[in-house]
Formats: sequence, structure tokens, C-alpha cells
Amino acid sequence: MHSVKSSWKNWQLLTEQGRHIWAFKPTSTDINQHLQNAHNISPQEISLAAEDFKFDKQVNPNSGDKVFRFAAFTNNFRGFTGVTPQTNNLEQKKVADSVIKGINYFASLQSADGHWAGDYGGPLFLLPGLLIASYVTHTPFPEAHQEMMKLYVFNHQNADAGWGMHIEGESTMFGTVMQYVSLRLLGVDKDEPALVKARAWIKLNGGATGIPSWGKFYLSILNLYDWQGFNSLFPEMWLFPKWLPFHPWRYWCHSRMVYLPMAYCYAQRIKMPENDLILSLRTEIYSEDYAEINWPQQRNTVCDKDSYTVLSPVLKWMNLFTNSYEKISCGWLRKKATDYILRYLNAEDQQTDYINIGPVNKVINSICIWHAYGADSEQFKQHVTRWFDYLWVAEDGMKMSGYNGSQLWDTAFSTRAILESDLGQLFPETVQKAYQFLDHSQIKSEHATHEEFFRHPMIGSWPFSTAENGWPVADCTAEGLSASLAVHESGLIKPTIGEVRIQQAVDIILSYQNKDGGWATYELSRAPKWLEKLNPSEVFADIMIDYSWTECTAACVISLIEIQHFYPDYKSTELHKAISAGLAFILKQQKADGSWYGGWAVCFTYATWFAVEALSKAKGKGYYNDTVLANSMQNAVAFLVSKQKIDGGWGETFKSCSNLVYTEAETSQVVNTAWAVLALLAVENVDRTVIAAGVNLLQSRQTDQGDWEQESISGVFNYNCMITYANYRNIFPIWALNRYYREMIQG
Ligand code: LAN
Repeated sequence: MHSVKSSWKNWQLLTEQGRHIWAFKPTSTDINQHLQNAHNISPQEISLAAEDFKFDKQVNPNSGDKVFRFAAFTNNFRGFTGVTPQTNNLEQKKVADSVIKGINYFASLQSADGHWAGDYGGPLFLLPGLLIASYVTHTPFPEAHQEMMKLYVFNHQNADAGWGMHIEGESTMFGTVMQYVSLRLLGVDKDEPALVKARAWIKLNGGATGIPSWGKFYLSILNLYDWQGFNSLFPEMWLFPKWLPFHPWRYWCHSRMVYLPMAYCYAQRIKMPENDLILSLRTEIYSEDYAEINWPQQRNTVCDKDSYTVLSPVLKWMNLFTNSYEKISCGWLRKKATDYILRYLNAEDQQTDYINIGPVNKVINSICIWHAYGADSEQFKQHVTRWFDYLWVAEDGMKMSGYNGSQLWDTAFSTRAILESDLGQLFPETVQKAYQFLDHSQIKSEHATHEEFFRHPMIGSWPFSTAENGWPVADCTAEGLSASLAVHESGLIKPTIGEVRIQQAVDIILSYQNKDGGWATYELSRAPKWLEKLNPSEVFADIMIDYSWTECTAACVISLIEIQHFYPDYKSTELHKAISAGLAFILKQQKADGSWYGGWAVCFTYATWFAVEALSKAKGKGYYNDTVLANSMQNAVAFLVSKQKIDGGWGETFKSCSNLVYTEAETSQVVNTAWAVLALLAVENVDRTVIAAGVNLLQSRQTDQGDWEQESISGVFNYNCMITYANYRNIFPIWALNRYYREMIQG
């Protein structure tokens, strides 16, 4: 396996029904006990860790989840003892062997509760937020954690001394200032050579006044930026009548849940008291004298290296109004608004058991709750306990995950990949455990406050991570459903997810369909597209409303088609209509070159696989005109064939996502190759040599143990920020090879 470093072994992942806690030298596997008694780190252990967690970003900025995988593999790996299929066909045998080897390795990574854990890092602006929360609330992380966080931040410094918004990104002001400040908060001296160079980068690029608005926000909390240089968040907008098309209840839930606590902090102008470090930092990150900065003039200043979406003139006009309103803002109205916001924050905390919807509101809610109720309050303590759910250790140090994990999503995909052919029957225990996790994670009740706080109904849905996080997602529900059906069909378990719960899942999926025929992420599209004009973030696109996406739509369509197969009588007319409209949406999204753009992974190969999968499942079943479906698929095949590399694989870089054009990676990537192969195998009459070359590439990259090396980053959100899906390098090659095998034996 990998060469293992001794201090990696000091870190252990504790799991419980999908919950992840990384513990330093734990004496028990009980999460709660560990959280109360974290171990101290010795000076020798600190210097050893600095050696053992050295990571060369120049080789590959993506870590390979080696710390977790080493431990899981060592503890769980068993040589395969099942009976492999007997055949004289050498080609078949070779494919079966790599599928079995792949699953057998991957099964060793499965947690006892049935889910697959994995690195979900990537964005670099998350950990700084958490460190700022920890600093302003005087709630330091244990020293062992702090040391690992430092290593992570140092490891991801770019060659030009700056940091990107994500691990593969070029340096930006947002990335650089946030990491710089983080290192200082972690106690690193300003004369440390890496910091001296970073400071030069910051000043050369205009200084921290050009940090985008989310950075301005965090710096203001630290008293490193003046709130006057921040466009008003107009907290009173929460008191608007709900029918207004721009009432914030209509925002995409992630924007809503981030701008909500931000508005609280803004209304209260929360800022920590000055201290020596803050005073020093004010001289370190600005090109000009802090006292001389004209703050109101900085509200829209953004460094060129950061600017991705330009603020619309409409928003600028609105800001003129809301910024002026701050001068006359009326006390009782502001209080009414902040009281409302605080109630909403409490509801979100309770609904998610303090995990919150994601890593950003997790941090900002913590600050608000601390401000409102104090460090000794029960609420704040609950928040702090959950900070640890977002941390992850890999060979590049300790990072903050993009969510509290991708547990359900990875488990659903893994299950389907394993069960793609009869070879899955060789892994009954793995499938049983995965099924238990699927069963556990389906959401079974509604919160008392769900309507009051604009939540989409959720009984029967599946979340992206864990049941406790409890935010339902349309396509996660579809994947959870498809995976459950696949397990039921396998006959490997006695179903515990009964008919009623299956039907609840179907109902939820139906309830999620938008008027345009497509499916969005967590909720219906609640406002017209023009609301995007109010996007105040300079670094993300399409964040204001929940849009229909090709992948989400395809996942939902696929699961509904499967339901029609298993439960032909359940709401068949309604399902038929929903599927047809979904197909029409997918067809409309296809580009002239035959591809589809992917919003949630890199990129065209991903969405093209999803779309082709849905169209191929629909073909011949009367949902749509079959000739149209066939033509669309042929165009998709032509697209994929045109992008095949000389070695038989496919490879895209993250630039495909941010530039919206297919951007070929220098080398083939197993994840992209697997998506392409899966898509090609779903279509009839594709040139077999094209597929065989792709399969060959996947096999040639498989390690002796059955793993694949970590290559480039696979996930994305909001076009411009990339996110790691560590398990994709196993799930999709296994799935593609397994599908190839199934096809071979079917002849
Ligand atoms: C995710 C992760 C999963 C992803 C899929 C299910 C893959 C997708 O098909 C639908 C959208 C969804 C649920 C999704 C939305 C945006 C998320 C939550 C993330 C990419 C994980 C992190 C990201 C979140 C917005 C990060 C915080 C940053 C902000 C801009 C608030």
C-alpha cells in the first residue's frame, strides 16, 4: 500500500451512524467520550507530524485520503475468499478480476455503520472561517488540531506564495488573505518566510481592500476591516411580505442560510476588540495605512484575480439605497428584524442538531449564537461540539470539509456500482451494511418548525450526508431510492424499507419537479431567474435561486423509471407525465456538440453520463419519441468519441466548470473515463473498440490492491469552487468495469 508515516497512526476516524470525528490518539471509540477528553500533543509529536505531513502540492494538490485509507485497509482488508465465476474466456476473467479486486479493496473502506467515509475538502476559504469563529469566541481547538491545521494551510500555498479559492486554483486575494490571517491566528510569526512572501503577494495585488465581500465580512468580524466598507445586508428585508418575488425565503437555501446569519452580524456590527495581533495584522495585509483607508469607497473593490461575477447595475443601485438607509435605520424595526433572524437561526440549529446546512452557515451561526447567548450557553456549546464534524485529516493535514460529509451520496453510488452485475452477489455483507445505512438515513419525520421556516417537506427523502443534517436533496432522494431498489432486487437482504417509505420517496421526488420539467437541488425554484441580478458574491455564479440541473433531473427521471418497473401501479399517470417532462428538459439542455454541462462535478463527461443514462433508460418505454431520444444519444456518443484521448481515456480539468467549455486535462483521468465508458455502454451500437480502450485504461491504472491513485479534483459548486470526492476514484471505475462485465456475459 502507501508508505505509511508513523504519526498518521495517531489520528483515527471515529464514526457513528455516519458522523465523522477525527481523534488524536483516542483511548476509546466513543465519540462523546473522546470529545470531552482530547489528548495533548507533545513537542516531539509536533515535530514528527511536521515531517510526516509534508505534502508536495507541485506533484498533485489533491491528497489521496491516505491517512483514513491506510487505517481502514489495515483493519478491515481481507483477501477475497469468494468463488470467482468460472470461465474460459480470458477477457471476461480479466474484467471480473479487476471488478472483484476493486470492490474487495473498496469494501475495506466501508465503516461499521455501512457508509463510505472520505475526504470532502477542496475549498480553501472554509477552515479560515472556522478559525475566525474559534478566535473571536475564545474557544481554541486542541493543540494537536491546531498543528495539523497549520500544516494543511502551509501545504496548500502556491508557488507564487498565494493561495487559491480551492486547492487547484490560482492564487486569489480571498484565498491568500484568509490563509494568511489563519496562520497568524494559529500563532505563526509574521517573519516566517512563507508569510513574508505571502504578504508581498497581497501587497503586490493591491492589498486586502480588494478581498471579495465574503472576505470583507470575515475581516470585519475580526476588526481587521471596517463595517462601513461592507454593502448593507439590509436585515429588514426579512420583514418584507412573503409574496414579493425577491423575499429571501425564495433564495437558494445555501444563499438564504448564509446571508441570514451574515445579516445578524451586520446588524450587530459584531467585531472583536482590538489586540496586539489585530493591530499588527492591520499593518500586514493592507498596502495603505489602515487609519487612512476610505472605507465606503472599498465596498465594491475587488481584486482582478478574484472577480468571477460582476455585480449588476441593479444591485449597485439597491446598495446605494440600503447603504443610505443605514444612516437613518430605525431602532425598533432593526430589532424586530434581528429578533426574527435569531429565531430562524435557532430553528436551523435545532432542525440540523447544530450541524447546519453547510460549512459556511455552520461557522457564522456559531458566531451569532455566541454573541446572542454567550460562550457558556448550552446552544453555543452544542455548536462547538459540531465543529469537529467538519474536520478531516489526510496526508496534507487537517482541513474543513465542504459539508459534514458525503455519506449518503457515496453510499448510494457505491451500492449501485457494486450491484451493477451479478458480481455484486459476491459481497453480501458489504451490501447488507450499505443497505442498513440507506435505511437509517431516509428522513422519517418533519420538524415542528418546517413550514414556518420555508423548508420543503421531507418525509421519505434522503439527504446528501446524514439523517441528522436532515436537509433533503432531490437527487440524493433519487439516488437513495435507486440504491434501495437495487438492493431489494439483488435478493441479498430482507427489505426493511417497506412499500410506504418507497412511495413517500416517490412523492417527494414528484413534489420537487419544477415547472420547466427539471429538478433543482434542495427545493423548488422559488423565484424568477432575474433574481440572479441581486447576486452580491463576486466569486460564485447562479447562487440566488435553486435552478433545474441536468444531473439532478436525470437522477430523478431514472429513479422514477425504475419505480415504474417495480411498482407499475403507483401513480402511473403522474409518473409518466413527470418523466416525459423531465426528458424534455434534459433534451433542451444538450449543447450543439452533443454534450451536457455539469454543475456539480467536472464536468461535461459527468452530465453527459447522467443525461445519456436517463435517455437510454427511457427509450422504448413510450415516455418520449424514441427517434428523438436515439438521435440525442448518438450526438452524445459522437461528442464523447471526439474527446477520447490517444491512450483510450478521457480527462477534463476544473476549467471546464468555470469557463463553460470542455477543457482537456493533460492526462486521462479515471473518473472522467469511467463516466464516458458508463455512458457509452448505455447506448446501443457504439464502436466496441472505443469502449474497450476506455476499459483498458481503467484496468491499467488499477493498483495491485484494487485501488486507483488520486488524480485531479472531481467536484464543483457554483461554477467556480472545486470540491474533492475522494471515493469517486473507486466508485466510478468499479461501476464502469462492472457494467462492461455485465455486457460481456450477456453477449
Ligand atoms: C453540494 C454537494 C452535493 C450536491 C449534489 C447532490 C451532487 C448535486 O447533485 C446537487 C447539489 C449538492 C447537494 C450540493 C450543493 C452545494 C453544496 C452544498 C455542495 C457542493 C457541497 C458544498 C456546497 C455548499 C454550497 C458549500 C458552501 C459554500 C457556499 C457558497 C455557501
